Amino acid sequence: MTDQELLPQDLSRRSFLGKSALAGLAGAGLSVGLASCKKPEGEDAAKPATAGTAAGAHGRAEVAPGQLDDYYIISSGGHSGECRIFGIPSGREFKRIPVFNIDCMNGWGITNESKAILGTRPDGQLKFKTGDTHHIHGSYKDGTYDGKFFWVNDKLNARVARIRGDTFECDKITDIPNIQGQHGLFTDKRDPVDPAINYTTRVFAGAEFHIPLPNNGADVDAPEKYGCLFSCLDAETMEVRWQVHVDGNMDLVATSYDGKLAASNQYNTENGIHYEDMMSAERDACVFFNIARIEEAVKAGKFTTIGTSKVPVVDGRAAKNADPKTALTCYVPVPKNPHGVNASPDGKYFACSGKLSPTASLIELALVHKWFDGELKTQRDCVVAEPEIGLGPLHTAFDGRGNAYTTLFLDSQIVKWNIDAAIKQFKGDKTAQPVVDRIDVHYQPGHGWTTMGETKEADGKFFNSGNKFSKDRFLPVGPLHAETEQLIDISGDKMVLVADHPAYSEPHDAIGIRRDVIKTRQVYNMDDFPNAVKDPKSQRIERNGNKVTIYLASQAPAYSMREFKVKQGDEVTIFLTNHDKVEDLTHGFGIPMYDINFVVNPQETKSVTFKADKPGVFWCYCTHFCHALHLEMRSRMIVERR
Ligand code: CUK
Ligand code: CUA
Ligand code: CA
Repeated sequence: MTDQELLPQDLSRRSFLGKSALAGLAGAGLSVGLASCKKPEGEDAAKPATAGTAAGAHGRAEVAPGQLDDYYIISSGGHSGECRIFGIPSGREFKRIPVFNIDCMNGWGITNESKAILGTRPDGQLKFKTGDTHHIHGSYKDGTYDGKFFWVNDKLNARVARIRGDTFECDKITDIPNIQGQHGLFTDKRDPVDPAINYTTRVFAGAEFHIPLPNNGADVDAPEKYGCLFSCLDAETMEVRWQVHVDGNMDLVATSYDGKLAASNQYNTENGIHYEDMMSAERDACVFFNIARIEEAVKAGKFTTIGTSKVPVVDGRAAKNADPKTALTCYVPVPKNPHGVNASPDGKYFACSGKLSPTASLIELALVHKWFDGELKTQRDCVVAEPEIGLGPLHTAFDGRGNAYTTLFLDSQIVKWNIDAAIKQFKGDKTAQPVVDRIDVHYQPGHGWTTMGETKEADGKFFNSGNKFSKDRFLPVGPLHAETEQLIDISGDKMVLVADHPAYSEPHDAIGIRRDVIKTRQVYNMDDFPNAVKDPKSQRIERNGNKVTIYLASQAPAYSMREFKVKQGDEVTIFLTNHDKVEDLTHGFGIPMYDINFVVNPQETKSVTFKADKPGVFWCYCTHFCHALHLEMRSRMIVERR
């Protein structure tokens, strides 16, 4: 049976969605960029030969039982608010990392420690219970991952979180002032001034939505007073160091390997409020930030602050930065409503894709530096190639062999194009053919990434297409389907589809890291927890008025107290230290009817605080299977009537 016969409609579902998406845009009368798009040259010749190839037919995606994957995939989880870890090539999911969400397996958002990271209101409730993670990037050393930390954005509530690479747990979250829609995020790769600092010390965050500055109810009907800020966080302290006021918005962020520039694509240079306004200009921009100059300006006191925030804000708007020699920002014009921006592993280029133009723009880093030095006529002269690659280009990844791979959302394809050929074509060489291969993906890809592709160690082994619709690729599970992560072998001339992996909504971006880079710890260090119950004999109950603190230990298959008594109305805090030393010997602690549930890993201490408002007997039990007597692992909480 062919793909066609499996489909219920006459139309293949792929072309159905592609056409309706196009029609939607055309119907709004806004199809200029798309309708004027010609079929890219050589498309027929490069028809994918491998679409629909059965997973594992080449044996490349198979990881036999007992064997380990070659790569860690650290992925965002979209509006689930979490992050995830997968293995490649198997596609197996190893871990979900709660970050901006609440997780009742782990106790994230339930324990005092996680609440302190998430942030609480004066009444002790969580400030936010939701989040939207899109972009996760790691710490760098010498141009490649060092495996120490990962940072992820929260588009919903304007935050940046850090995840430790040794435990894969979130250890800090920072609220970013003066912005909304914290979308793009990238780490720096070296210091712009001190070359000895060849590792990550800054994290950059772009803001997508423009808002009144300050956003306090004034100026809501004065769009000209709205603004967007680019933020820099200290990678170590996670404090916001400075912000830059820009024209337009910011979407994705990328950084240069020389540490000197950060870039962000802008689809709304029009500062439009409605989407038709956001699509009105023929060109938007990729904005470059001159990090050293911005930090000099901050040092020299050339900044303002906004509202109650104390973060220094410098002015990066074009009108104030007309002189290249002092400019903090450089706005490189690119075709309308670009989406992704990605740095090539050789450190030379940034690719910024068209979305509403069938092109990808290639910007040369050296030329952006030249513009800042006053040696280039216009910002547009930084563009060295703009190949036509297909409909709806979003994100670009690299193989380290001079090729770029761009996702085509509307065409449901990945297009492989050669950077040198694209540059030659742009210079007028009519024989140059940038597009070298295409492959169908299923369906509507968003991000695509390659193994080690955002480092100098790009190895060109795998490309992963993160598809937004799976439709017929998996068993249907109701109106909402799994998404398809498709693994493509890019080691040869032709791309070969090797596996479909389902993903729960909704990973956006991910990074593929060689497994030797990641060094996780096996157990915690009890000394890292000031309230640890170090000796089970030191377990105790402390009362201070109606505040009761229980210091408890666990060791399979028992808690150190068989029972503990509190009085109705008490505010109870329980510290639980897990004394088991064996890797993975985690215990849980659930209190029925009190909405308490969390785990403690070996040698870890966690705590919860709640009001004992219901009298009676409550069997606190171990929720995490740990021992043959796991079910017997219980302690009685007796809440005495007042
Ligand atoms: S965005 Cu989601 S597919 Cu947030 Cu990186 Cu492009
Ligand atoms: Cu301890 Cu289950
Ligand atoms: Ca626009």
